[in-house]
Amino acid sequence: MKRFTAQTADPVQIVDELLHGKGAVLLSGLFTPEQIADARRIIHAHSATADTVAHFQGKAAEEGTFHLQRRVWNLLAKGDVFTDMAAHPVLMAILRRFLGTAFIMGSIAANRILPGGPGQEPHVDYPYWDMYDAETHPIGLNASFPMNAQVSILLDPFTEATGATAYLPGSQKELRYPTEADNFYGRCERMLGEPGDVVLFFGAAWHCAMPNTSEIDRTAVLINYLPKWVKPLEDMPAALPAAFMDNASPDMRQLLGLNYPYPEVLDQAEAGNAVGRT
Ligand SMILES: O=C(O)CCC(=O)C(=O)O
Repeated sequence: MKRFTAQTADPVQIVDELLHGKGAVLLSGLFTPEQIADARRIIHAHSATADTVAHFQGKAAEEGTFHLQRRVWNLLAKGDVFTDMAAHPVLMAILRRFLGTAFIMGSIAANRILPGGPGQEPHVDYPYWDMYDAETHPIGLNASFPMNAQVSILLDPFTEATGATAYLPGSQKELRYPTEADNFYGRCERMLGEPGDVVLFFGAAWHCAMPNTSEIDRTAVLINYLPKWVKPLEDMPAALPAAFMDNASPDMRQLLGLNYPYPEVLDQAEAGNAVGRT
């Protein structure tokens, strides 16, 4: 993966790499060690027991190890640090170029893989997790333009042993689920990094969490960003307290989809309080 810092993160170069290069880049220096420690502490407190197991995990369910992968949803409600992460200005500048200036956030959750956790099946996120059901999507759908961006903020060392995310460079150019014949595991590269590093990738690239064979946890904050017109995975406005909305910055209001009005009742005869449009 090409590496950038907060100072060298050029949106033009990075977007070109996401679309036409490997499909993933690594950014360092965006967050302080204190922010990373804070995020990790909150996520661990919210996933101390196995009732936060991830929903989407074929392999883990088969092996009976589902309790070793834990998901913590709706992170904006769980600590201010996650607001700072989601709306980091360096990420906002890159994502405005990639997904359009009015892009939104689809989800912000943690994925925690405990020692012994089996990882996931290779998959694509386009716009998120259900592309395996190809016939439910429009015929001819392709990845010629981005319909998502994935950000992983690493809270632990991402090594081969801890289960650093695997991905196949270049696979974002062909939108489909990998099959056995693609030999994903034989050809993949790993998203290796240190706590605080950020991996930004185009979710059309085949990828998955890998087994954690180490003795330490492997946790990342996973943020899904979308063009403004894609329905988000998490209903964040419904899950956040009113005070959060009242105090949200303009960037956070955009991320929560509050600037984009549709669907709307446009027939004033049907809705007394509808805003008239011409
Ligand atoms: O945590 C990881 O390494 C990747 C997670 C992922 O791809 C997903 O949950 O869709």
